This record gives sequence, C-alpha cells and structure tokens, in this order.
Amino acid sequence: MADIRSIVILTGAGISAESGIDTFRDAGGLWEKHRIEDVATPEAFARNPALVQGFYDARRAALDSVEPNAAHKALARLEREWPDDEAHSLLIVTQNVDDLHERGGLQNVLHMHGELRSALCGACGVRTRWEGALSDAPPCTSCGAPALRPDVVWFGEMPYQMPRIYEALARADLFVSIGTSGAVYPAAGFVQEAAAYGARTLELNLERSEGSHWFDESRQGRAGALVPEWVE
Ligand code: BJW
Ligand code: ZN
Repeated sequence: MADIRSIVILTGAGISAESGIDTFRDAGGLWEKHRIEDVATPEAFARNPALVQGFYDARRAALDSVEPNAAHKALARLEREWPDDEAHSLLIVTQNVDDLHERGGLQNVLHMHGELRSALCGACGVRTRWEGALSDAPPCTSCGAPALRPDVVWFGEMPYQMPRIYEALARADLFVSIGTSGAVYPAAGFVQEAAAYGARTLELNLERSEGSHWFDESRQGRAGALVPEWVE
C-alpha cells in the first residue's frame, strides 16, 4: 500500500456475521423474519411504535452476548498503524448499528445508519447514549417530547454525515467495501463515486455483491479471513 495515501472503507453486516449478528439479506437474515415495511420505516414507527421498539430492543440486548471478530480487530490495527500526518487519511464508514468496530479497538468510525446503543428524539434531534430497552419510551430530557426512538436510519431517511463521506470519497486513492450486499443506497453508490474520482476499488465479501462489477477487484471469502489478510 506504499502508493496509497487516502483510504475510505465501507463495512456492512457481513463483517459482523462471524460474531453472531444476523445480516439482513442472507438466508435466515433479518428481512426473512421481519418485513421492512413493518420495522424499518418512519411510517412503521408511527403506526406501531411498540413493535418497532421491540425489534430494536431485542437487537440492542443481543449486543451483550457478541464479541468483535478478527476482521474488526484487523481494521483497528490498520488504523493504529496508518501514518498520522497531513498527507494521509483513513475514513472508516459503517452501515452497521452494532458497536463491534469500537469494541474491536477502532477509535474513529462513522455510523452512517446510526447506532443501536443510541436513542434519538424525533422532535428536537438530540441523540443520547442508550444501553437498555426503549420500549418504555421515556420522554426527551431536552425538549420534553413524549417518546425517544431508536437512533437508526430507516428507509426514506437521510443517512448521517453524507457531505463528509462524499468529500473523503473524492479524495480517496483506495475504496474498500467489506461485507455488504450493495443493495441499499446511498452506500451502494460509493464505489462508483470513488471510482469516478480515480480511486482504486476493492470488494471483500462472502459472495459477489450486486454491485460487484463496479469494483476493480473482488475477493470472495469470510471477512474474518480476508480482512486480516488484506491489512497484513
Ligand atoms: C459476509 C459474511 C462474512 C455474510 N464475511 N461477508 C430505488 C433506487 C435507488 C434508491 C432507492 C430506490 N428506492 C428507494 C431508494 C432509497 C433507499 C434504498 O436504497 N432502497 C433500496 C432497497 C433500493 N435508501 C434509503 O431510503 C436511504 N436513505 C436515502 O436514500 O436518503 C436519501 C433521501 C431521503 C429522503 C428523501 C429522499 C432521499 C436510507 C437507507 C437506510 C437503510 N437502513 C437499514 C436499517 C438500519 C437500521 C437497522 O439496522 O435496522 O440499514 S436497512 C439495512 O440494509 C441496514 C443496513 O445497514 C443496510 C445494508 O445492508 P448490508 O450491510 O449490506 O447487509 P446485507 O445483509 O444486505 O448484506 C450482507 C453481505 O455480507 C452479503 O452480501 C453477504 O454475502 C455478506 N456476508 N457473511 C463476509 N462472514
Ligand atoms: Zn427532544
């Protein structure tokens, strides 16, 4: 990687699969057990908040019994070893709402689809760290609005920090996508964006993703093996 100065890495559910967290679109994944329209849209939350809170409460509670895997740890190692000077930059963006990147030792990770261990006030936008269940839906301590919601980005909502991500994609020499199916926009479009600005692009995924043909190189296998091998 001697000629590489700026890297953007995008991770998805596949990087946490070996830790025991369900992906969305694989066989047995979350979207086989729950309909997107029932649990992952603002309309679903308005219609049936208890159902939606229950879905996220269970996934938040499940974080207690999982651990980061070799792929999370390898990215933390990359961050530690990456030169800390003005000529270099490394942005790790995750679509995941789990906290395994942080627990794997990563200092800086941008959660573009929010975080399970955070609650959001839909009225004033305040975000609060949240470990327990939200189904009792306490009022917002900041503005008094009746109920906090999970701090996750549902379909039809704007993912977090898009300007910062696009800026990094425009500067990147290398874009790496890890464990994501490439089915959800805007993240699925990052590869084309980075390539248009001249970055080399690499996919590390169990299988060829939907957008696989956009990458210069695609390696198939488990993230727990491919990521440490790539970081080496
Ligand atoms: C392994 C492995 C191992 C397994 N090792 N690999 C038509 C065209 C274009 C766009 C749209 C459209 N219609 C609607 C849209 C927009 C929409 C969208 O993209 N829809 C598509 C379905 C088409 N997008 C949005 O609405 C987004 N917002 C937006 O566009 O804002 C702009 C806007 C706003 C307002 C008005 C107008 C415009 C928001 C998307 C939010 C997505 N939210 C979710 C839920 C988050 C909360 C939660 O967790 O519940 O985010 S959906 C879900 O999918 C979650 C994930 O982050 C996201 C991506 O999934 P991911 O990570 O790729 O997982 P999988 O399961 O799909 O794939 C796992 C992969 O890993 C597989 O390939 C496996 O092979 C692999 N794998 N084991 C390595 N061991
Ligand atoms: Zn509020």
